[in-house]
Amino acid sequence: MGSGIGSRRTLGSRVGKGYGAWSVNREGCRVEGDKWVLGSGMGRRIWEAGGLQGLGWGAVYGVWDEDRDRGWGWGWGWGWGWGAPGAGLGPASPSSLLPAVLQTYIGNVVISVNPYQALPIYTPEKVEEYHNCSFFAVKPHIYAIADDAYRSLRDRDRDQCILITGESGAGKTEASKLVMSYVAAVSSKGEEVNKVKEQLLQSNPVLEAFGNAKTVRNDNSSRFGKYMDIEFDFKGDPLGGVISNYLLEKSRIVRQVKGERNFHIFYQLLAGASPQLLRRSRPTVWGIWRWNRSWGGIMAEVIIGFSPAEVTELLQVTAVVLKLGNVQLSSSFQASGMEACKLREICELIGLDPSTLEKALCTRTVKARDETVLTTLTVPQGYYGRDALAKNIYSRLFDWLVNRINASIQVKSDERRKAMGVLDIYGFEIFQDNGFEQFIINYCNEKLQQIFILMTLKEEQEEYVREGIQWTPVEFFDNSIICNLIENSTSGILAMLDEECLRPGVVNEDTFLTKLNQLLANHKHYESKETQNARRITDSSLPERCFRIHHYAGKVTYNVTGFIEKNNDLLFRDLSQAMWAARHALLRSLFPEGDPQKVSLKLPPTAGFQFKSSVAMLMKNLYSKNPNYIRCIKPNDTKSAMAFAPELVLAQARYLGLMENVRVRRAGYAFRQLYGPFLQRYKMLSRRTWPRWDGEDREGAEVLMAGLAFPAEELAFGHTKIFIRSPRTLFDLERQRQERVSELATLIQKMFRGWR
Ligand code: AD9
Ligand code: MG
Repeated sequence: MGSGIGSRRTLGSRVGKGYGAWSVNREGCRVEGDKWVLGSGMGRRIWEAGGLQGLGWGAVYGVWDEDRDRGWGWGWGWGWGWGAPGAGLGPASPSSLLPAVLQTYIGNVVISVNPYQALPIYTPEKVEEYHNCSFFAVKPHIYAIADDAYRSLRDRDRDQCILITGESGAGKTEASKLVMSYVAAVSSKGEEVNKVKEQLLQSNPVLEAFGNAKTVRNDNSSRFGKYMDIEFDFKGDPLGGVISNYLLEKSRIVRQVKGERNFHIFYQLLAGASPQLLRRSRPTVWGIWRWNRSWGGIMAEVIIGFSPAEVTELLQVTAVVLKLGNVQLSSSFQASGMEACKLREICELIGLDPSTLEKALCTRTVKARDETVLTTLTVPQGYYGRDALAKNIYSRLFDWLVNRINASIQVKSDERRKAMGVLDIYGFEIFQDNGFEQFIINYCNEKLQQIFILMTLKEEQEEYVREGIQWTPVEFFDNSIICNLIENSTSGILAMLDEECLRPGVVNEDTFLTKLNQLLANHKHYESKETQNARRITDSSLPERCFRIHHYAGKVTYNVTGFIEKNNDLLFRDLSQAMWAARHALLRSLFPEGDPQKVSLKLPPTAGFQFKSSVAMLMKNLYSKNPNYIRCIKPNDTKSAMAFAPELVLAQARYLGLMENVRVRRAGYAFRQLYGPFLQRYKMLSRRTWPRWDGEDREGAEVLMAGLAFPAEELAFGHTKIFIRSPRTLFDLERQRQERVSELATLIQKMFRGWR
């Protein structure tokens, strides 16, 4: 696609901007000779800048270079800004040369650049084009990998997983939805199957409402990791699915950085919920006041099989979280009591005596030996308890929601199933300030990189060695040393954090950091102030309370503030007991530990421990499947269509390990298969192997290929498998096979006719 942008600024006492952005794609171009094409396009785009609006029109001329499969465009635009006195209209300057390739491959890894605009490449016609196509015979596309994975699952009975990675805003969630909708479109269409598909697809908007929020990087950022196993019957029809969720960013409930918002559901609730639910107090504290009226739809719950009563309960608990944000604690709150009416509103919703909630928010019961002492909380402690309660209600509600969706979409029959897993999980994060969340997220990415290395790079090279194929090893960085630094069960950072959280006495992040600095002083990938001095690192000194990890994707400085509290994730027992005392069935079920009969002195597992266990389970699941990769790239930091920031893209290409990937693929063979199935599939191409070959499979494959006269460097014969270097050779084989199949079919038909 060639593209262009034209812009015009109008000057007044304030400035308005008008932009036009247009694109012209190959299909819209006229052919000039057999190599270059020329075309034009028209478009318009509304732009908002600094509260002022602009509107632009324009045209673009583009050329297409068939050889390089890319184009360039020159744009002209006319812009018009308003919201300011002196708005005007005038010609704009031509600008911008943009790379045109948005999706490409390294081997069968799809690299997908977020276009930040709706492109006409996800239409039913495109589905048709990619359906049952040969992977390398069509242009790179997310549909191609979805098709390849789906067919491999259906025809070769191999469970698949599609791993979608990339940084925030790179297009992972959109890609995962494209994969799901593609599979839904190409699988068969009976009433029952359609219902299953509908339910699987409808789980997305519900989970996005509760788990996504606007961030500075992405207006619809997933604040949780998601893995979904779609299950199929032997014919390849979807039967249902299972969703696993990872680490919802619950701190967002009570705090958002400037320019970000709380979870979408709160705004949807405010825009669409009944007055009975919201009652008098319009919540303000959680930053919800900037709500948006256009978000009204909370209907998907009905489709995915929730009863109306369940939807009401779900929204009631969500409203409780909102209303908790309204509860203010003042320095005199112990004397004057809490704001009675706000508490009453919450308690009416959940069927609880307001004095029980008030007591739980203002006091704490401490058991010392056989004695129970009631202490009054200070105001900061009161707020801490209130915030912890809101975060806990919401994150448990989210877990409940996922389980409830699973109950709807889960496969009821016990027939043997095949599965396709789709993983859409947060990408690597390097911010100015990195805390516990970034540490956990980056740990997860380190594990995913390990899988990538193991499954694509290491496995590939080891296979050549195993098969006795001539091969020059490619150097790559094995990141297991970093995974170990974080997760080792005795000396890993997570284990040391757990140890600090359990240690009696004065525990704080400083003691934790001191311990890390002592024990990890000699670790190559760990950096502290001391190791900086010892190693004479002067380029980037560490701020106070920080340590640095040299991740595969780059160095990240973590501030330990909040590590202990977030890892402990404690909720005062008085609060869980108060929630359990409520008559609201759903809320009550979220706090089983509040049952006084079941008081346990055992501490619940820490957040880090839980995450490590769920990541281990995820890895086990992924290892058992055939991996397919979609690597998403974010083209710019401004969420703009048609803008490409080379440095930003280069950094992503580096940390996604694309360079190593390219080197290994270039050095290797595109396709390999065991001799047995290979011979079975292609033996009809030689009279010497067709209809039967009685010798060894390997010898048969050699005889077969010798007759087909492919260049010698295209093939390698390993101990158990044949290797084919370029996809073209494979396509050629497939084409010849298709022709032979048709010939044979005609022959058989003729024979039948003869008999009749
Ligand atoms: V995050 O880690 O959850 O914050 P993602 O999931 O990688 O992030 P997402 O898929 O939400 O990013 O994409 C961000 C935005 O880019 C979307 O809301 C779309 O506006 C835009 N986008 C992404 N992919 C496409 C696409 N294939 N076509 C058009 C797209 N727009
Ligand atoms: Mg996402």
